Amino acid sequence: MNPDTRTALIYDEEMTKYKLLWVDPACKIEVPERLTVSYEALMKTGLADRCVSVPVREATDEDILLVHSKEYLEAVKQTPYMTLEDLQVFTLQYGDVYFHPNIYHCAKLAAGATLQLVDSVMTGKVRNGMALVRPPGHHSMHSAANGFCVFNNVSIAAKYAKQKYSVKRILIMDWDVHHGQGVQYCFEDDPSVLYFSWHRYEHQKFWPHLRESDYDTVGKAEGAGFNINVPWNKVGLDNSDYLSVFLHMLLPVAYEFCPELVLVCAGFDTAIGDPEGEMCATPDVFAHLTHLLMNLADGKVCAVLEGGYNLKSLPQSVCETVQTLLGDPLPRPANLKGPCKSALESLHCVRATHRKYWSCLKLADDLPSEELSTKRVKSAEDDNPIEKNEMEKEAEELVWPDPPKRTSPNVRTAVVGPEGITCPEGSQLFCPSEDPDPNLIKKLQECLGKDAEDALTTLSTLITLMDQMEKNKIRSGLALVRNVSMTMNCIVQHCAASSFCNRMLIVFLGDMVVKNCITEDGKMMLVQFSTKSLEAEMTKYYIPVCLKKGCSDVSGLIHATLSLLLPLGYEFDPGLVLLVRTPDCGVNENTWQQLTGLLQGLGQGHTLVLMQESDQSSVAPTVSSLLGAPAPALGPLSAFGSDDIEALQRLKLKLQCDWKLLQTTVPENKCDDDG
Ligand code: Q9C
Ligand code: ZN
Repeated sequence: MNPDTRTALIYDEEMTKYKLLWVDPACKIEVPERLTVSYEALMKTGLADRCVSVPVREATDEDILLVHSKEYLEAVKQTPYMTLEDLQVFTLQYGDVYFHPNIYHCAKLAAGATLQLVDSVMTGKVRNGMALVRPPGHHSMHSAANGFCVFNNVSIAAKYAKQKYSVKRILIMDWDVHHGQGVQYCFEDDPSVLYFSWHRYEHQKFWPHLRESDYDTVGKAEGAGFNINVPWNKVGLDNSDYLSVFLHMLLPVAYEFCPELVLVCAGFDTAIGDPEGEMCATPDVFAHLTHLLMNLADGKVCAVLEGGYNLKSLPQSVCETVQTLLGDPLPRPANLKGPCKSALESLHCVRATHRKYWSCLKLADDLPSEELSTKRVKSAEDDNPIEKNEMEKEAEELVWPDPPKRTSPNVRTAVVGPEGITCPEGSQLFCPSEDPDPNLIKKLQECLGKDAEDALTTLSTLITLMDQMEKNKIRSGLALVRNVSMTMNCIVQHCAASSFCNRMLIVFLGDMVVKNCITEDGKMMLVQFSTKSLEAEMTKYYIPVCLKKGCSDVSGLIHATLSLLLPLGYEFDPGLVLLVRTPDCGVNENTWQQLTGLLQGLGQGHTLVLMQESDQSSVAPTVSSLLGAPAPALGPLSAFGSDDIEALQRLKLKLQCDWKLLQTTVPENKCDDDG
């Protein structure tokens, strides 16, 4: 099956057919062009053609009543017949929203489009998808329009999925720059819907100015812990800040929760150039945010447009999101220099607040609770020093580079193995077209010694394969070898000595002693998961992670992957990932697939997996992950060993000086090497 036929795109031009008919500075940014430029960009890049086009429908009264009151619905129903004056008066009872004779029709289509997306994904017609809609939804409430929103598209979709498909757990990730208070109110006492929102807050100075948008609003009754707010108290946040929150808060909690469906309130006012958000994240960050969600819920991810008002960064961000849903290689995550102080304060507060609800946060940055309350007092430096006036703001033309092109190599996954190996569907046997370079053979011989002549061919094939990956002719590879650690050693020695590969991340699962092959020149980083306590051996580029029960510990391995391996990987930014699995490491197959899937976000998906010949039965699942299939869900995760949590926490603390993306709290004292 063509993997390209598995992403739905839902759009209808009709939703561009309403606009602001009077003067209202608060609403003038919500224009029909938001949708047209987004769709045109998808057409121009050829992305739209690669998606399954699913028609919109009107949401029914029954659908809308899943979230809204009868009175409110009946009131909105009257708007198509109102005069301009009536519409203006009607609008006045709500905040920051406008009505138009055609908006009721569009609002039904926006909610209906979202339901069509959920139907397409839940019935398996597609794997995932995006709905481009207007009006947006996440601010609208039970009985009120608000913030450009009429019906709460995503909330209606969540209720609908629960009712129609008996979905037990839904994650709503709201990456719009505003707080989706409508979604929060809708599910605040419902533990089956985990609502996660980050938003510009500035200690309540930013719209919608709600006390309950702060990190200490966690949900009510049964739903306590299932509402997670990350307030941003500064503007200008960037990719590092967003990724930090994903890796240290959203994903650990999401994996523990184990959603059966992921809905994204995909607002792109969090992108650079947006007049509302005033943030600095570049459009390619949405490729990573999307990718990091795609191994949850068996890949069932539904992205629904919310905000986004810069007509350049909005379509770019939409394209990055859709291209990722389609499975194209991720752009290299450029210059992640760690989160800023204000973002760290927010991250710290939200982690500490939620540690009583989520076992993955149990030891989150141990701090006395009084210290938390002091964080609520705002410091003078939180205020923007000078308020710029509108003219000055508009004069400042923000520019940023076009997102990098994301080209898929012709070969997706190449397999190297013993004679007669059968390649799973979608992968292909790797046959080097040329004989290996005699110099290479000579060098490898030195490394291997006399007794391993037959390993020589495999090894030279592997090095050719890696070379092809570096030239972006092949995306990923899987090699079955006689001896994984020896093969890894030779590859590493070869790479250290040659000009090959700008940087390589090696992820090693197993107890073998492997440190000695690592150079400290920054060309490679090795992260080892083992049962041994090797902490004393740790360096900047050799990171041993001890799991008492080894890699069979699902919670431990996932948690260490999310909060240690991925932050290190993102900051290190390798050109290639070498993923090595020793035969006795004990990793469970689904966890292995999660690890393989998550690592595809690094090095443009250039992952080479090394496995022992005897691990034949793992070939199919590994190839499937390398081909971009979502990893099977792991089930809600149990608490993991407190010894392990402590060891991990210690490791992170030690490494934070060198690797800023590991920080989860404002460092107390500056690191020695900070100058
Ligand atoms: N400076 C969405 O992004 N406030 N809604 C505008 C003008 C309202 C945003 C104030 C912002 C509503 C879906
Ligand atoms: Zn917004």
